[in-house]
Amino acid sequence: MAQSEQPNYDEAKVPDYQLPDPLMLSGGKTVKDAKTWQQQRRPEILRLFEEQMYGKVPAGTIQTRFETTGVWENALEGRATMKEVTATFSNGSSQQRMRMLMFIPQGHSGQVPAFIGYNFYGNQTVHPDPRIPITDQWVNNCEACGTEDHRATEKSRGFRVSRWPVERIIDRGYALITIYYGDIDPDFDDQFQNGIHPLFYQEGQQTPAANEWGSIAAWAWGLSRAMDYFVTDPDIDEKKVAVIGHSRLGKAALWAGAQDERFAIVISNDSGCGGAALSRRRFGETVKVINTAFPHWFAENFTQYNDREEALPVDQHMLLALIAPRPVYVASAQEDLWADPLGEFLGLKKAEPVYQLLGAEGLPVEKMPAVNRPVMGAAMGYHIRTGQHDLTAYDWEHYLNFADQHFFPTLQQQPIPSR
Ligand code: GTR
Repeated sequence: MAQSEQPNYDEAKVPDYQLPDPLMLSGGKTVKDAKTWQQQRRPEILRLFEEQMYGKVPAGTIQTRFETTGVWENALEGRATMKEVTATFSNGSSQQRMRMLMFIPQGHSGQVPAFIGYNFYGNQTVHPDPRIPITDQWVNNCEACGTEDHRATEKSRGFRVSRWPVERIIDRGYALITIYYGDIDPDFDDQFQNGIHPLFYQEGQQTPAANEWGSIAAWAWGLSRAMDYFVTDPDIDEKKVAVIGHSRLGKAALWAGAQDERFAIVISNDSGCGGAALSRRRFGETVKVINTAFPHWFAENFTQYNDREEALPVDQHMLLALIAPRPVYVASAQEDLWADPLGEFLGLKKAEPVYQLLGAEGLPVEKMPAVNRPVMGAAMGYHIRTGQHDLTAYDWEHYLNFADQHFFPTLQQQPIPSR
């Protein structure tokens, strides 16, 4: 059996590897100043990720219309207003709709900072409020949430509350916006016949070209369209938006945050392979394994690196470096070896030279911290918690603290429970 078919969980079997230098231009020169980074190296790295990994968004004109499709006062026992804003994307002949569910602190003054993140099974799963519209899109079958033939049912209301501590987020002064990721592209391999991709096809085109977007890039694109909307929303401070994602949606959040500098903070929760974890370590999930199990996630070009991680012109520390100098937080879970916690930590750590070049702080530790010992500098945060692959209240608590440093700096002096 080929080595790559058995996941490796043995640190001693991690191959020797050499990471590409985020600060070396393709011509071999070293980047020594912020301007060269911003004008030359950053665009170079972005192109490499686009061409070789996530795929680029094709040129094409899409009309986007935003419409408020629901407003519900007195949610969360009067602490929040819920609002649904629907984005309709159209190429003239076909349309695709993305429904953003917004929780906004009720009676707030001025604009509020916000978290935005996709959910896996529909907006109705994040909170039991019966007014939240149930998604009518294709969803992954899930027995526990009563899905019937890929359609969500009433049973799924509040199914994922454990991942979305909405009350806590609101009480800390943030808005929360969530979107069902299947609104942009249903998560199964159909050669890109549904979802947003076909709206961009040229005449006669059937599937994206080898260097064009897979599903992760499409989900990232959707996050940027949500940001387009925030700029126009009087409740949201668009300069203070943190993008967050768990697992495959963490990969999408990172790629969105890397490309779109309007996201002020980027948070990766257990994003693993193709997210924060270094591919060259081949620990847990590998490039070949992910491309085989999820052939629609990346650009076709990425399959060239199956079992050839060392040939990649990038590695995931460079994805994190693209976020610099904006704050970034990476989190892992102890039992989530599939996502390679140490690889996620190193992905962050190895992005430091770019942060430092831009005058931002790196991570204030050299070695991976112990479990449940978060480390936070001004621009980088990391923790590994006990437990499994999941997004938990513990994770959120640290994301809120990290975001507070930037969005509510004057609160830093006060003990958190008083808020
Ligand atoms: C796994 C996949 C991971 C991760 C995860 C998830 O099956 O191998 O890369 O994305 O799914 O999204 O929960």
